[in-house]
Amino acid sequence: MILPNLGMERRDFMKAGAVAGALGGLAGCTGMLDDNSGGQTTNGAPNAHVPPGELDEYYAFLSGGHSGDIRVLGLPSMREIMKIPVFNHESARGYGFDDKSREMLEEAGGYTWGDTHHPRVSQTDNDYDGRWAFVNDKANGRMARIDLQYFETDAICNIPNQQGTHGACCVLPDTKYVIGVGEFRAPIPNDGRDVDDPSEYGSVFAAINPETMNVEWEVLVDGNMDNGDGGKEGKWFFTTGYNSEEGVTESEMTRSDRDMVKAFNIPAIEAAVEAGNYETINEVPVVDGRQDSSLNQGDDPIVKYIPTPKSPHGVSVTPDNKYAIASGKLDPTASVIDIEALDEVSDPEEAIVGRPRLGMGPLHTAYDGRGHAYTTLFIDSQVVKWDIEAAVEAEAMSEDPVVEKIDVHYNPGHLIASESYTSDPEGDWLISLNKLSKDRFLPVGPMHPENDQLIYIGDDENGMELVKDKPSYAEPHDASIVQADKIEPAKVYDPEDIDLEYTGAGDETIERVADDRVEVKMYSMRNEFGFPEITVKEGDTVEMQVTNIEQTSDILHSLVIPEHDINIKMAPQETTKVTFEADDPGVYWMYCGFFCSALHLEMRSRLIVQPED
Ligand code: K7E
Ligand code: CUA
Repeated sequence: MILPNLGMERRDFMKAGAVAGALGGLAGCTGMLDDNSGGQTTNGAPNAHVPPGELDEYYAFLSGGHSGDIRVLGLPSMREIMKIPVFNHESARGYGFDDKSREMLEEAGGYTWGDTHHPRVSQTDNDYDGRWAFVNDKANGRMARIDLQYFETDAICNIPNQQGTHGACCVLPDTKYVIGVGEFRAPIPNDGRDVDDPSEYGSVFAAINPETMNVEWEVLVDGNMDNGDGGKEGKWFFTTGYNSEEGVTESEMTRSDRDMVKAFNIPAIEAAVEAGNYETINEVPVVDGRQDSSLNQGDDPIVKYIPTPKSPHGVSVTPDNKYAIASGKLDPTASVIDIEALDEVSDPEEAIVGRPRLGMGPLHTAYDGRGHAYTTLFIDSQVVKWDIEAAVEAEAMSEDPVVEKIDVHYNPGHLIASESYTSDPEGDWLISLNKLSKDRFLPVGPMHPENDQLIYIGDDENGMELVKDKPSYAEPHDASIVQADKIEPAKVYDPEDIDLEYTGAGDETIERVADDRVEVKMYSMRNEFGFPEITVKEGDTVEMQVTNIEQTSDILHSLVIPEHDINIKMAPQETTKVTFEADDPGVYWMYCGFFCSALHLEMRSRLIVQPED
């Protein structure tokens, strides 16, 4: 690119960058490899091909949308490594089949599915600590916690007073709370009151304790909320929103040109709860954060309402905690909110210090740690790279802060850059999660895959480069990208972490604990279960507990019981339990579902259910 001469204005420099960037973008689209580059692409992107047997540099945790799960990808290869069932049922893991996960899902409402959108990994001191991931259920108002030692869902909170939990994010720097941002307005409590009076509906902001997964308090607000992101210093938390009109039809919801970003003052809310300024609804303290609430009248309101155009969708805080950036969705701009100024201004609108014109349908923004923001343009099918400080310096509606745009295929929702949600993003890779793939993959019928595209953003001089397409089953929304060495997955289970008694070889028991109840404790190993046969009576309740006594990593067994809808998995050193009714007399071949050895097919045992008489 042409280097800017020293006399150039910043704005001219940005323009020069935009031209070079546009060319870079073109080069990227061709995907050409420079023969002399030693595996480098034309833009200096490191080779994203991870050779067989080699490991990726990053974990990417993608939400599965209405599939209800989390997908784990390696980056930069984009290889899908694992799925973690969360709100769905998943037989390979026995999730929703063994007693523990079945009871957890039952207690969380008993739904068979959920809509995961925002996977966020816990942080300590504004950096990923590898402990947990959290994800919302947009459909049923829940928040789940995933243990990143075992890569499994270990808690689900059914959030009272919240129908549809959309935004999900942690209060930083140390994950004090996980926030569930309520979307739909409904009567609170939703017990039949006010059904015909939408003006009485409300939505709440819920603070969940990450250790206990209990809701500590909620804040009732005006209007609909949408997405959320926390400041990095534990004070402000931002939500976007639409429907400040408080309508119930589309035309009512889009009547006004403005909506509200809400800035929640976490310490002020905690003080209100401490002082007893709340009403307990469905066992949760609910603080009134509506605009006319007395708690919002003084110098230290608990919620500041910041008018922004029009139905802002994504919001994310910059790595340096200076700004919260909300994307306009139905407006071509983003609003740059100065977080420090929020404390000082009396009119919250004065805290908006930048409004760059980015393009059509700006949805979500990520960061590279070098002062750039990257925003998806849903309607334009592009990712736009722009300079944050240039946007603060420029006039409102100026396009000058735009550095470069790159086409994506097609209609991106979220995008996420490596470690973008921490205070120290890596600034190398970015994934654009595109809603449509149209003709980019072999046709598979009227339902198409989505398209997750990997873009290299590490070269400011030559611009962004599209590196890879990955078809994706519907439908990833958001993701978190974490350096691989920040996560330490277990190789085998530690029996101490499991509530059930470990049953070694020789310790297996079958015990009739009541007239109609049998308890089985047995082990599994290559190529047998602890008992070659188990006999019970018709009508018995059977508690079947199985320990996988293998020490070798990767050797899984499962216990499948035909015609009883049972498939429980046992990873090495794991003990799993299932309780079922043996209602129908007969012989049922219980077998192992994982191909664990050459004698895997012989790894089975008979469940004999004797007829009553
Ligand atoms: Cu934009 Cu649920 Cu984050 Cu989808 S939300 S895209
Ligand atoms: Cu164990 Cu197959």
